[in-house]
Amino acid sequence: MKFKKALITGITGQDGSYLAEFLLKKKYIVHGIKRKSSSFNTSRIDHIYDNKSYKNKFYLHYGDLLDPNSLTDLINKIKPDEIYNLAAQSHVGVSFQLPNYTTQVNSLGTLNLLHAIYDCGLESKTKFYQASTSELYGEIQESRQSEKTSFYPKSPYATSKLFAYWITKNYRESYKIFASNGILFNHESPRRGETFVTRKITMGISKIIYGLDKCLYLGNIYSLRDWGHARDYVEMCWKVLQYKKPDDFVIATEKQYSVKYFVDECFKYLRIKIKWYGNGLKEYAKIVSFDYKKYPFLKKNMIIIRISRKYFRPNEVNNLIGNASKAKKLLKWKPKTNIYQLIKEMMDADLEYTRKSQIKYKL
Ligand code: NAP
Ligand code: G4F
Repeated sequence: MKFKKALITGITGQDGSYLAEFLLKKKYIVHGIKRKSSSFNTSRIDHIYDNKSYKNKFYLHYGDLLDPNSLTDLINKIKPDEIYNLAAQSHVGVSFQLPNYTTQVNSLGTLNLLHAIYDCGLESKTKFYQASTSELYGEIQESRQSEKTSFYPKSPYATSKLFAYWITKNYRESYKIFASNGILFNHESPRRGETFVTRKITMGISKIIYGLDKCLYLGNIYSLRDWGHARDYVEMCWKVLQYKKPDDFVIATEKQYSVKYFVDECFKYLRIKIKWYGNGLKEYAKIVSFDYKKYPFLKKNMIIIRISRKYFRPNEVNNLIGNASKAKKLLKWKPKTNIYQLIKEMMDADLEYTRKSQIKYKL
């Protein structure tokens, strides 16, 4: 039996790790590109690497989206059936401080990959998935954003992804490469990077509960997002490439909540009662009541959330909610995880992680 070969860029990231697991379960041979870093960057995929049943099925290679030679060499050697381009400087806030770097990685990096397929003469063999984003909609032009909604990017990140979106379409039309965009709305998990807001909240609360921190500082808590689970969304990346023709698809839960609601629901799940006071930069939340035995490090009236100017962006995307009708109809998309299940999974994982690190810290 001939197994399909997939090449994943960004395999060390949140989505890359879930996609690798998903494709291995589907009997793919999975190759991943990891970049050189001065410290270990494989914690999300070490369990796959160490799994004996994936011997000769899972390979890691050094490479970088900014090094076209590394991409051409790898693609030529592997001749993958499918490439998933998940690598990116993916933090919107950081992109304002690193606009040039973000553009090089996200825009030129995507071009480098597409052109490597062309250079290797694999236009009719290798399918290409581009990790496009709801950030493209930015200043929204329609109340629910679909594949037909006009884009209005509001950050260097979103603008760099706009180039990547279009160059993917250009290579599809010019060279007949099966190249598709998944326009994914926010998706989270216990593997989410710790500087993205949901994980920052679940980690921050966990640290306070175990006495390792006192207060969590956030930015615009009135921002609205459509949050799904990364595990569900990587299945859709795969489905996008299994569709009968290359195309672009919005993947979203079609439900929207504020950052403040996410915070409130985390505390509700933990049965800790909090109350909000003030407004603007002076808004804060205090602990009202909780189980003293369960949470010995907490104190009544302790200020647990504050707002900091530091976490506001020069230009904010206030409001995103997807219209995923096309994916629902053509790809049979149905979100599996709601926000309450997501919060439970993330809170449980971070409480456990923090409990273990607290024990280590005490030793
Ligand atoms: P992530 O956790 O930040 O992972 C990004 C990955 O890209 C990491 O593996 C990172 O490597 C790698 N990378 C960064 N620069 C690179 C370079 N120059 N060359 C090679 N690899 C590089 O992101 P994610 O949440 O999994 O998202 C995956 C993709 O989907 C990204 O393109 C993101 O922009 C897009 N997206 C994400 C969401 C979301 O809500 N998560 C929504 C829409 C679109 P290191 O581990 O070494 O840093
Ligand atoms: O979690 P975030 O940093 O995600 P953001 O900016 O929506 O971007 C993520 O989703 C995109 C899809 O739409 C991806 F393309 C992108 O790669 C990334 O994965 O922020 C969410 C919201 C923002 O409005 C932000 O201003 O939360 C607000 N926020 C409030 N306080 C904060 C904070 N964000 C962060 N990171 N940290 C805060 O303290």
